[in-house]
Amino acid sequence: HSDERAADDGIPLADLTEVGLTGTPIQQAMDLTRVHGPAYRRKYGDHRSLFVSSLDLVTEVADESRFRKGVSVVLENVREFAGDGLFTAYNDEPNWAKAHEVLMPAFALGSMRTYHPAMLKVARRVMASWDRRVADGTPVHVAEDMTRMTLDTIGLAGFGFDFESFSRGEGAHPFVEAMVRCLEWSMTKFSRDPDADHSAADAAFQADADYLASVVDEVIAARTASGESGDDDLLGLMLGARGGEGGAADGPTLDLANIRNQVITFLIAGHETTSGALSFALYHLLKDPVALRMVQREADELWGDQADPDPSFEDIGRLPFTRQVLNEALRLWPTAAAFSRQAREDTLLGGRIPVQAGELVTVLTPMLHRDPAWGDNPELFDPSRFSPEAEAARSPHAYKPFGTGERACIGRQFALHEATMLLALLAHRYRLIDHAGYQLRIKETLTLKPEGFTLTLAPRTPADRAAVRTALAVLPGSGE
Ligand code: FDE
Repeated sequence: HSDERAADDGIPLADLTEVGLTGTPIQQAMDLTRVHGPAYRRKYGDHRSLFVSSLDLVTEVADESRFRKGVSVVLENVREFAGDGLFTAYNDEPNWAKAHEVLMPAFALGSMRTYHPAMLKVARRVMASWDRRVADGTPVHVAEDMTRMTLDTIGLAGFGFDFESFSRGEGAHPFVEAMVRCLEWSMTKFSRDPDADHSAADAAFQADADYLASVVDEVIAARTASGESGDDDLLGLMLGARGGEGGAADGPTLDLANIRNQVITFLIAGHETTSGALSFALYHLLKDPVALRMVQREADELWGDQADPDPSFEDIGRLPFTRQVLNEALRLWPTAAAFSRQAREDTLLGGRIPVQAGELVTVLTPMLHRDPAWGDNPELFDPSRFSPEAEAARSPHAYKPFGTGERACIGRQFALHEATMLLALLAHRYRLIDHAGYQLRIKETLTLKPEGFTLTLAPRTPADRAAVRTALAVLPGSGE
């Protein structure tokens, strides 16, 4: 009997059946790790799962010969609206391998050159909007604006579709609102009261899921009507690989239902996580003036006192410290904060934890990122952890914000190019002012975001840029 096994094998068991799950399950799991250590089983009613977060155990579950991606209960629920899209597909579903082959080239580093202009166009929308905040002295709502920007970016760069999120006043695009409700439904479905009536919530979910599909159909119809192939964006590649009627392809073919699932998947995966990463990076820069100055100096070196810089594709590779800031923000708050691994055979983890064939193991990334391998002060924001020397000295398994193995994030370069450019442009243009003494609170909607995070802005001036140069010249190791 599995209960006894958990007790017998000496692995800590956290039974949450009575206390329940909170609305912030990742933070709850982090607290449980602090109590029980880096391997424990969590029990909630009939549902149980093994959580791991130490470097040695994660190194084992990252071994593709012993484990592969697992589709967790939560991802099973996401399948209700993202179907067999890349993120939620089972490993042996043929559509995964087909879509992976069709879409891989679109995510190679070189392809970012194709998306750069769309990314820059949307970055300029952020700045136009923030300039208005400067003029009227009102605070910016950081996570909300980052979400507008990442949605517009994936829409334009991936599908040639403009969500125009910055010209809709206060609210988010209804697509975002419906998507967030779908994600919340997926996150909480397995922990809801089995005796209560959930038919209203389920009907509301279905309406939202239908709405998401209708937006995507609009995106696809807009492309088909335009008569343009858009060869090298995501939609162009997928439509070019369409099987059956109207499709001509030598390689793998995708059917329209799968293309729809992929578009929903990319709209979701491509913007929630990236917008959270940017929001956490801005939060840490706001609280760490030295790191902010170093980002500013890096941008100043590229763009000087230009009022409206025009970053080239190559410029983004010349912002290594800005990239380190993003990496470090994703260390402390990996916005896709957990992923599941499935045992291929019966096995013993760490030589002591029995895991059966087919069983899922959840990697709790934020706690892996606080493993002793990160030194004595893992809570400290310190971008120098990602200097090339420090990275070379560390196990690659200590850092997994993009998951692991064959099913790791396909959008990594996309997200980093987009986010590095925006962060550098914002740091070049504005001083960030902590007008409300913001205290970090984290909202969970499957992904993590700072909640209620606002700041005010002042324009940077040539005098300010000169002051940054002078201030950094006296810092040890500042490279001056
Ligand atoms: C994926 C992913 C992952 C893994 C998951 C699992 O394992 O389950 C992770 C962890 C991630 N992803 C993360 C992230 C972060 C960030 C910032 C991002 N991400 C971003 C992005 C963008 C885009 C476009 C994307 N992303 C996408 C994606 C996809 C499609 C996927 C699936 C893949 C396969 O094939 O499976 C992912 N992503 Fe990410």
